Amino acid sequence: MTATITAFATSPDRGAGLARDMRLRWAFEEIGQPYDVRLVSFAEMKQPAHRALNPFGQIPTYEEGGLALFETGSIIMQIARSHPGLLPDEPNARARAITWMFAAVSTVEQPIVEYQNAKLLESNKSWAGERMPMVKDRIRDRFNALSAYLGDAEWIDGDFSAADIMLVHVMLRARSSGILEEYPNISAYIARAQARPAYQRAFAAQLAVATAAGTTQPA
Ligand code: GTB
Repeated sequence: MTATITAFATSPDRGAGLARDMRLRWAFEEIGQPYDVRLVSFAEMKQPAHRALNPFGQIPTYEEGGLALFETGSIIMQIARSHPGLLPDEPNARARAITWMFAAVSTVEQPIVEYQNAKLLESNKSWAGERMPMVKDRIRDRFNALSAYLGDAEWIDGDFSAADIMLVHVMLRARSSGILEEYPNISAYIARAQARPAYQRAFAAQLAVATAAGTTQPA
């Protein structure tokens, strides 16, 4: 049965690939599975029908057969459990990849979301200028560790896996901070991931939504 995900009808990033449905689209493309997309407006996301799928009124959600899920990490785990190709078969390698999926959302993403909130929601506060360097340094703290761990490796732990999908997409949202450029090996890792045909197809599909909605992608 084809899964259905939800995505922004009009994404705030205008198709730049930053909304989190990108993670699911990319995972489906990696394993060659078709998926349906139901676009929702901001108002619809807060209605009971959508909150029945995601109590927090957010996208993306995932429906397949009788199962409805939210949280990108959990959804990708479900996709990976149902189809080969996203997680290693060897138990220890699989456990490590899952660990990196958790690290992506709980350890790496947190300071990046904090940065975006500071930039988008708090820039008019009197203390914004004073706070921003601390917020950015918290991202650097994570990137220092990631950069050291990654070294010259192609992917975060062995072969490409769902861990790379999660990590790369999380880190992409730090691009506007300029911090990524401080880490050549992380930048190269992200570029490698973005060069994957599956990423390109997922990106094109998300951009097509913005194009159809009449919004344009920022430069
Ligand atoms: N932990 C959840 C998960 O991983 O699934 C987080 C889900 C989430 O934050 N969803 C966001 C959402 O629904 C969309 S992706 N927000 C609306 C709301 O909370 O009311 C976040 C996002 C928003 C905007 C941009 N952008 O403009 O670049 C990028 C990403």
